[in-house]
Amino acid sequence: MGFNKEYFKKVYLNNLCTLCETNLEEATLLDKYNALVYTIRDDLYKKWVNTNKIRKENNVKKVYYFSLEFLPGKLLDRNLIYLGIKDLCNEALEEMGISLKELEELEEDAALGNGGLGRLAACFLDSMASLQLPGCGCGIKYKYGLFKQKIINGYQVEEEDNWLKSGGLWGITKIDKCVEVKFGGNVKSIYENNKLIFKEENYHSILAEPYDVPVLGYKNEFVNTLRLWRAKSKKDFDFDYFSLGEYLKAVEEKVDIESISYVLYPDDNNYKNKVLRLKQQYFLVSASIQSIINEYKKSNKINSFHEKIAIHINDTHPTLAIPELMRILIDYEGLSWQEAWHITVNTISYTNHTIMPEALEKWPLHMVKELLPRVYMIIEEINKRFYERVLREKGEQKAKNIAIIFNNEINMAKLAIVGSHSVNGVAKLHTNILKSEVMRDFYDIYPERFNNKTNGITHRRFLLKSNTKLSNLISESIGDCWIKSPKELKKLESFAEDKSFCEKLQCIKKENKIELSKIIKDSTGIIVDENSIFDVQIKRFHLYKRQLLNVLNIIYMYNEVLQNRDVFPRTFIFSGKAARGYYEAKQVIKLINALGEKINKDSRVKDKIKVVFLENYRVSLSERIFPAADVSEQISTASKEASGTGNMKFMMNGAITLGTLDGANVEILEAVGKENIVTFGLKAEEVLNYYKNRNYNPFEVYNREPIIKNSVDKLVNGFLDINRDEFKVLYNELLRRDEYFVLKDFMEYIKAQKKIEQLYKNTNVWNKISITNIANSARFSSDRTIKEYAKEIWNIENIK
Ligand code: 26Q
Repeated sequence: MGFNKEYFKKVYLNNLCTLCETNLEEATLLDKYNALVYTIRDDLYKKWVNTNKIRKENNVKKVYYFSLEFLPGKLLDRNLIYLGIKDLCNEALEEMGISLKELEELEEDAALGNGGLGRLAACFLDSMASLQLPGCGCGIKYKYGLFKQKIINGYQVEEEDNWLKSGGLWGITKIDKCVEVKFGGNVKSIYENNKLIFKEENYHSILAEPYDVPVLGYKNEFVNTLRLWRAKSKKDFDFDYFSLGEYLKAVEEKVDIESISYVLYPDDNNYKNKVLRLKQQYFLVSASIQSIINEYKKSNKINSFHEKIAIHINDTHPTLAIPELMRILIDYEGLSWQEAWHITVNTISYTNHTIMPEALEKWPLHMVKELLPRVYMIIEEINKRFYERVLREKGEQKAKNIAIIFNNEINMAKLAIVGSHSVNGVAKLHTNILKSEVMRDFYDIYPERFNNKTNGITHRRFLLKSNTKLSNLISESIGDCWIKSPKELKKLESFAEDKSFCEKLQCIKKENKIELSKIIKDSTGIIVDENSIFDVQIKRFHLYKRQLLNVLNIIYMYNEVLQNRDVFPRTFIFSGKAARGYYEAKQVIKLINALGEKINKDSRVKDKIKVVFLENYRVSLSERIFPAADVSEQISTASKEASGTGNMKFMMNGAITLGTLDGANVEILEAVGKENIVTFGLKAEEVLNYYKNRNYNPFEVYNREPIIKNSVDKLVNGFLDINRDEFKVLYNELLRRDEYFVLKDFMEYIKAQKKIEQLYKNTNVWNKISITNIANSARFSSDRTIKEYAKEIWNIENIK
């Protein structure tokens, strides 16, 4: 637009009047926010139209990233930075008496995802746009995102997340691009011109309405699209019922249909066979594929579909893309099974994000058969053909192992492997476990399909945008090329012993800690010491992530303080949500709050230990926490955390990882060297062996080690001022089963925590480690990850 301040003000005031029907004196905060979005949108949309034009002219291959979850967070600040107009905008608003900060705070996080997997999808979109790779995210426009978490009396309480209340103005609804999605009915097979064809009958059809959100690259004029579908009834109400005065009945069907895109399922790493979830999956997949084909056919022939289109499925959740693409190619484009299969396999690629057995999707046959009869037939046929091939080539046992349909269930991971040309894990260790354990039989048949793509995060949001002070220091020291080429960060290594740089870094960390302390005080009333170690565990609550191990160590340290042993002051910070129905995880939240209550008010502890739980963890809150962290807790049971991505965000902000050799922690160790990370605990292989041999006995460990016994007993012996039965479930889990080896790893964890303390006490050493971590974080930028996907899986190139 060639913005200058005066022009900006003029457009802004005009928008306030013509689009918000108000003026500067009368405008509410929301009016001011909306007018700002409209003003920026002007410029953004022009770039968007232009990018689409260039893309069409070049007719280059494009990737569609299918995901049931996208977790972008806030967009205002990001878009201002990426457009390069933040300072100008800030000054212009200030001159009109408006605080940009206040408007940013008003904006709701877009939280259409649970955690890691959804945030990864958002980081990928960021990198694709910044690298000028033609890509499009396809998801669902949930009316309600991930619930908001309130802590009441120490317990998690869920509230609906009405994220669109701040306007949802970044995106645009394309009412004329609706497509039809069909559910139910039956399939008739008929011969037409000597060919067997299939006709769907008696189905219900609903509309899918696209809402397109622009995804701008960093200072490059390049804009991709995030397309979010909303379910819409063809009819708003039934006139007959309405006339009879039956108003509820009159809208019943509409409500039923629109419930498909009403709310995001709040479970992560846990599968439940809910028919509404299956509807969501098919709805996303069917709408997206239809719109891709409509667009594609305008200028291309169907036979070369896979040469121009790549479709990536984010975990198994959109696996129905495989039979759906087959359905359209065969039933509507008239291709043979072989032709359609060739195109489908070469179009689709799949990422696995978990080896947790309870997360593997297995849909009941009858459910799929009733809801999607034609898709069901195709899945049966895929299964039959693959089964027969393996039976012929490898014998009965192998054929049984690989059956997609078994026990009246459809195994979606198996379907995804068979129907795609690439299967990847999200960290080296995870991919190796897939190859050697979980998907061994498939690796045997299709070794060339398996590959690793270690996750990454966008350094532009999690460093440039969220840690302005550190970003400025980096740019002053090595120039600002690192923003576009994160590898440049390596140059920081030469500052690892530079006294003035170290002092500045330390100062910045302190300032960030002071800022976080304010947030802590406002949100919890707890006053923390900025000179203490900020020890942070922020992530979803899940037993395998072992927040409980952290808690047991705090209990141990508390005891140490009471015994007058030397302990360096620490602030333990937790944040994260538990799935609504996950009782044990919710009890861990309650436990942290109960422990905080006890320790924070105990005057004998003075300021040695503080325990803080920050409610309602979300992208925007995380952006305030990462820059202030000293210690990054990544303590999952080895083999369980596929990758983790928070670990990377901490590292990039100079925190030191305290972790197990799990997921991407292994590669962080590789990147920084063993002097610059603290690791402990069982190795993945040892864990897997315990599971195989069933020879772990937690009760024995508990009885052998008084320190362990002492800490664990405090869960139930009245130490916490709470009903003794409150944490019985957690206590029993630890003693009877301890599925996640909390007790087994406890003593080593205590030792690792002491090592952290030693390192922290030596400021020079600590600073050096911190700088080494930042300097080697480039390999965890999602730019690196996305370049690998583009080259090795999607075969797409950037647009110059
Ligand atoms: C499945 C079926 C029905 C309802 C919900 C689900 C569901 C939803 C979300 C299952 C799993 C998820 C999310 C999983 C997830 O976030 N996994 C994380 O992915 C990250 C990105 O790859 C990894 O870094 C983490 O290690 C992994 O836990």
